Formats: sequence, structure tokens, C-alpha cells
Amino acid sequence: MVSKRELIFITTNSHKVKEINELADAESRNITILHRDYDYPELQLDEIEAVAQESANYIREKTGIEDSFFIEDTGLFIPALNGFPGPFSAFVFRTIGNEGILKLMADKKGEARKATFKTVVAFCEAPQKTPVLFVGIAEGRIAEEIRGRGGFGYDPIFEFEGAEKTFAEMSTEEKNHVSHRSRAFEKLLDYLS
Ligand code: ITT
Repeated sequence: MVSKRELIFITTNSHKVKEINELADAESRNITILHRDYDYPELQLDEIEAVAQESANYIREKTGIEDSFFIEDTGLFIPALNGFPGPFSAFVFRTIGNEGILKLMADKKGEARKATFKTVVAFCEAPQKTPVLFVGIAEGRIAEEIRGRGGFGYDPIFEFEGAEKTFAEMSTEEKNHVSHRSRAFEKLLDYLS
């Protein structure tokens, strides 16, 4: 039997852990996710690639972690709002939330409701540990109203392209099938294999 590879995932977000665990548990994967809840500072940089990279460097230096680990940073980008909230997604969610985004989008119709979720996974592999980045994207649109009880964060206002459902109206399995997070994580798994 092939022994399972253990991968440390550092995040404060238990919903992310649930999604990543389901992906790692999927058939024929020899990966076990070890969750570490470490609250690192929220960097305000223009690109989430830079946020993920600098956060991974910060964690490595601050904690002195010797093992391989990964983190991920996610943002919701709305072209009609010039990419807002983008790298500020966590702050914006805490302050104006989904209701606030819907208000900002009130006069936006059709194509102007387009939105993109982007996840950047930063993987620090022992012993080299310079972060390697993997990007995953999901295209969709901002719904007219909050819908669904599943998921987390912006899921109740994000309709995946071509789907009638918001991510919050999908099961974790359905969301994982198409999401920004799964696409970035699958690239990490490809890299590891
Ligand atoms: P960590 O940084 O500790 O991993 P976090 O919740 O702060 O956790 P992010 O900075 O990556 O994570 O997330 C930015 C915001 O986007 C935050 O409000 C999340 O709730 C939200 N978010 C992240 N992934 C999401 C997803 O798949 N669906 C909906 N909202 C998401």
C-alpha cells in the first residue's frame, strides 16, 4: 500500500478546510490534510498573488515551520466595480457584506453583473520553501438577491456561469466540481504527482 502524503493547510477559515478535505478525500488521492489554525496579518496589496506569496513567506519566517505547507488567498472580482472587492474581499465582507455588494450592483444589468472568483494557493515545499503559486478561477455573475444556505462568504450572491444556482445553493461536492478553490488545489495536486 502507498503511504499517504500529509499536507499542512494553514487557514483560519473552517469552510475552506471542509472543501479542501473533501477534495483530498476523493478517490485514489494519497493526501491527508493537516489543518493548522494560524491567524496571520491580512496584507493589503494590489494583487492576491502577491498577498498569497507574502503571507506564505511571513508564516514561514514567523513560525519557523520546517514542513511543507500551503495557504490560499481568495478574492471576488467584479469588473463593473473596477475589480472591487478583489484583494480587499475579507475586509469588505466584514464591513458591508453581501447586502452592501448588492447595493453597489443595484443599477448593473446583464453583462455588468459579471464576476470572477480567484484563488491563489501558495505552496512552500520543504526544504526549499520558496512559495510556488497555483491559480484557480471561477466565472459567474452577481445574483439579484441573496440565495441559498450552504457555502460561506460571498457564495449566496455568486451564480456560477451557466448554472441557475448560487454557490450557496450547491452542495460542497457540486461547488468543488467547478470552484476557483478546487481548480487551484487540483493544480497543486498535479504538481505534487
Ligand atoms: P484565511 O486567510 O485565514 O485563509 P479568510 O476567510 O480571511 O481565511 P480570504 O482572505 O482568502 O480568507 O477570503 C477573503 C474573503 O472572501 C472572506 O470574506 C471569505 O469569506 C471570502 N471567500 C473566500 N473563499 C470564498 C468562497 O469560496 N466562496 C465565497 N466567499 C469566499
